Amino acid sequence: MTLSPSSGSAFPKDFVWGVATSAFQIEGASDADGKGPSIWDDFCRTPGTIADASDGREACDHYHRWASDLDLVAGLGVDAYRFSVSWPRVQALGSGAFNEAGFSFYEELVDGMLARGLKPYLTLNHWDLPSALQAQGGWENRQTVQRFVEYACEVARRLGDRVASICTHNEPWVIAVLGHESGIFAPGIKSRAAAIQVAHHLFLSHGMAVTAMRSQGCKAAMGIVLNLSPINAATESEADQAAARRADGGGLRWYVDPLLKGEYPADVLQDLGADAPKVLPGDMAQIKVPLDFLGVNYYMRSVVSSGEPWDVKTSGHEITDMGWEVYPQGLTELLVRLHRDYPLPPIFITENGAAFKDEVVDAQVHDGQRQRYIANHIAATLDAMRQGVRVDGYFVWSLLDNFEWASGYAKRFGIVRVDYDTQQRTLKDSALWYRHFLQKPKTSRHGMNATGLEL
Ligand code: IFM
Repeated sequence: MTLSPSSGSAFPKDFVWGVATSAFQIEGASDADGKGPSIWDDFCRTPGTIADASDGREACDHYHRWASDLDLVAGLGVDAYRFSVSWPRVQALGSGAFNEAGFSFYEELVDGMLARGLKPYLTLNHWDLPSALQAQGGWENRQTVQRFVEYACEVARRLGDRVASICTHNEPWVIAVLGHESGIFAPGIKSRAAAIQVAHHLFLSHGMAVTAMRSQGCKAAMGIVLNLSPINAATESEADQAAARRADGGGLRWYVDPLLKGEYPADVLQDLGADAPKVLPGDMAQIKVPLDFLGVNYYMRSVVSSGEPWDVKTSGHEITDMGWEVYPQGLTELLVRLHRDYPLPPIFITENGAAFKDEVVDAQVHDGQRQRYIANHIAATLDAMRQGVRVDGYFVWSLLDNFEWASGYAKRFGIVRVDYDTQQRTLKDSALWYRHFLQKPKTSRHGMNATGLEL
């Protein structure tokens, strides 16, 4: 992870630098212009689900402020902006009629990016499933796969000629496990069997949508985004090692193997027993569609113990406001391991960032911890590239402070602060650092010292 100006080649010239957001977390305007409700609108109305009892009705009001937000993005000097389309904004019920006003919003947004020299990186599903589909079983229902393919094809038909990239799903693990097993995210279901079936339907809809969008002539790069962590055993004990192998099976191999190898890991299938998914003939071949990229969202490693859960405080490392260990070398480990174990397409780090308690002092936010977090993870990415991993881009999560799901607005991931009373945006020091870093000629971006900050 330690870099010095003399330590080899820098990022390739065409490496894509960006910032990322998602629709529900920033747009607001939750029932404007024909938008239908999503499972997150419903979930926020259920008492006790969101830490500060907030919701996405206004969020960052990006629906009305998109033009000045894109000015901010362009001002950072990034190459690309990763955003998501809200399915119920463009198709209120998730089937049937498409909503012209909803599509106009995204058409203007995409044209606005192009006008500012930004490459649009579009995500189709960042969790806000139309409520009408949930009423019919949501992702547990195999028919939702077909609905998603129709939605994806319509988005590709309208925007596919102008976006650089289309990602089908963001973080299937979160939708499956947090949404359907622990139930701490929408739609709040608590069943392991449901979670496993949901994961299968997400993979299947991914493969079928990519095939369908390509067959209608869409040339955008297509892939999927997974949240992945390297999984370390808490100790050398056989019990902890076995627990770590199981966690790696359920958390990483269950998600990567079907997409890149066209099969589920046999040990996980065996452990699942009666909860194993219903897989129809031909499903696995459809899932293993060739990918133009794999998006990796990395925040932390996972440390697994067979006994009491591992206490992050014993790590001696910095801990973010989410209670997540800061562990940049885990990103290098993860990328090198993926490269070793899988036939990989090019990788993009599609999300990386941290929540810290920011203070506004004289209209400035000195978020040195976030700045170091980002710099050290960029350095960790370069380390992996030097070990032979092909990484084509890096996106900071997130452009703006925003609605952090069950944590509400209290956790701030933005490199731009949002004052939720006034909707004023303020570039934090981390944004100023990123802008400065990106202003340097690309060939000198390896000039970072041991803490990952520029010399
Ligand atoms: O805010 C989320 C994002 O929506 C998905 N990836 C993780 C981020 C931080 O929790």
